[in-house]
Amino acid sequence: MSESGRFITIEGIEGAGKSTCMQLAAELITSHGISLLQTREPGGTPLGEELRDLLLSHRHTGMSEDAELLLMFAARAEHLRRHIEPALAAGQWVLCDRFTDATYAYQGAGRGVSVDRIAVLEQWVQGGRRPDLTILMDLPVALGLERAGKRSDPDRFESENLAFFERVRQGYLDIAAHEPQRVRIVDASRDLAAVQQDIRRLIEDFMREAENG
Ligand code: T5A
Repeated sequence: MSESGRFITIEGIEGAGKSTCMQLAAELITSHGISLLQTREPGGTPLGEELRDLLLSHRHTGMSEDAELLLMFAARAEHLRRHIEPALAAGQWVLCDRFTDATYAYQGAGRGVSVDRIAVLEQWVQGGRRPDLTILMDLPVALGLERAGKRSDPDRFESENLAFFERVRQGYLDIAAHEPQRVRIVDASRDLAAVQQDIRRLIEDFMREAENG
């Protein structure tokens, strides 16, 4: 297929079904003989996974918004340098569970950090690197939290209130409204079969476009 890799991200609030649908997307991509790096944020490297642990655990409840933002980008810087950029340069595709849209949604819309401040770090850490395709799995906050809550004890983010997640969800929808070509919305409130049908169509269309140019 193509000589340069493609960068695909999956986004959405808690319990949207990102992890579940990552598997399907990965199977579709690799079934076409494409070499794939499947990864996640925050995390993806040994340092990033340690930072993830700090960010998600309750050990630092009440950490400042700036510290949270900088830790997200510290993990991202390591992830890009060590894994994402080398993979893309080698022609591999990268499928990442969350990326910088999550920062705009959670730290920006959720916590109230200014977009300008996030944009400075985005430019610093990523240069021009942006995802080629982002699948935004959208569903009502209450349903997402209900699904997520069935699995495990809430982490530091999952312990936020409904109003926080409403802002996060709206933050994601605003990004999609500004970048409809890159960010494709999937209605994740439906049953898994219907959701996966949409994921399949989006990934297959994207692979076809990549093949043609
Ligand atoms: N964060 C991250 C930031 O604040 N800023 C950033 O820049 C970044 C990168 C990471 C946290 O970090 C924050 C956001 C997050 O709070 P995470 O574990 O990556 O945490 O994200 P979570 O959203 O917490 O992951 P979840 O596992 O909770 O959500 P998923 O992956 O969306 O959901 P999934 O696939 O595990 O599904 C949840 C449950 O629902 C079922 C599944 O079987 C599972 O039990 N399910 C469905 N049930 C019915 N119908 C469907 N269609 C279903 N789809 C899934």
